[in-house]
Amino acid sequence: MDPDYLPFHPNPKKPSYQPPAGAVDAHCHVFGPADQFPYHPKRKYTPCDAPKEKLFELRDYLGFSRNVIVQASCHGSDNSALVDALEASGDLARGVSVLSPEVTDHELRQLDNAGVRGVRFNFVKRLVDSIPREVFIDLADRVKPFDWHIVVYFESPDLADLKPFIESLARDQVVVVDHMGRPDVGLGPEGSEFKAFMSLLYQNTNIWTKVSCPERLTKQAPDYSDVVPFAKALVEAFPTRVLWGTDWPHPNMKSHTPDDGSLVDIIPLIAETEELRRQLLIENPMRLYWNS
Ligand code: 0GY
Repeated sequence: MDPDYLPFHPNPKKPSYQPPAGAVDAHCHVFGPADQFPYHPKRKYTPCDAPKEKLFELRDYLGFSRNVIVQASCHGSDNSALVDALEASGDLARGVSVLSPEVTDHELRQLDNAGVRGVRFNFVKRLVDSIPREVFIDLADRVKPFDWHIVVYFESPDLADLKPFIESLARDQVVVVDHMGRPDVGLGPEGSEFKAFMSLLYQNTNIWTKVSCPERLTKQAPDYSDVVPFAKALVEAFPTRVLWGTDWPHPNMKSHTPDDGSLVDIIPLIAETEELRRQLLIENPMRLYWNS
């Protein structure tokens, strides 16, 4: 079973920027190992194994204290690898799950006990088959008693269609949008597309976003300077509703292998003050995931 994208960086540089003590990498994944946690038979890609030990090693090397591990499409709604990592983390990781409509309340409670605090709804067509919105509405209701939030992943051309649905979810639950809504950075932060995304957050105070994944958005790899203005605009406009993550191990990267140390070095460019960095890296993720 060969992986169909580039492996993660074997030897990232030590970042020049040192995150503050207690910083959270709020978007990363664990994959497999496949012989222990097989990938979903209907997955759209086969990842390289990216086991929890490697993730925790990277966390320490980059100077982070905690992780939020997001269930990715290649594991479907089998959250076993995620739960295994959460349980091994010693309370230093929280999780975002993917749920089948058949999930039982008992299973939800087990996930909650393991440290899961959210459910992810993926609308990216190259990653998942289409799921009826009623299924998502039902799952959103099911996780309310656990006070979980919803993570949504979509690409910017789909925002107009999804906007009413996302706003309805955000009426009484926090909704976190992955990767800044995946803007086309070629259109610029002043373009109508990104302005529509900014308006979504201005108009809905329950909507948060992750200022992550410059490696996927950039047209200037491995410099990423074309992505910085987008992330900076969001951090400055919504300082209490932004999260940051490495996106390790960067599934589906085909253009280049991101160096996680270089990704960390972008943080002071997008959050220029110590106060903004504290909110981005500590206060916001701790409030959302550790309830503190
Ligand atoms: C990411 C991005 C991607 C993959 C997934 O669920 C997934 O498989 O999220 C992607 O290919 O853009 O956040 O890992």
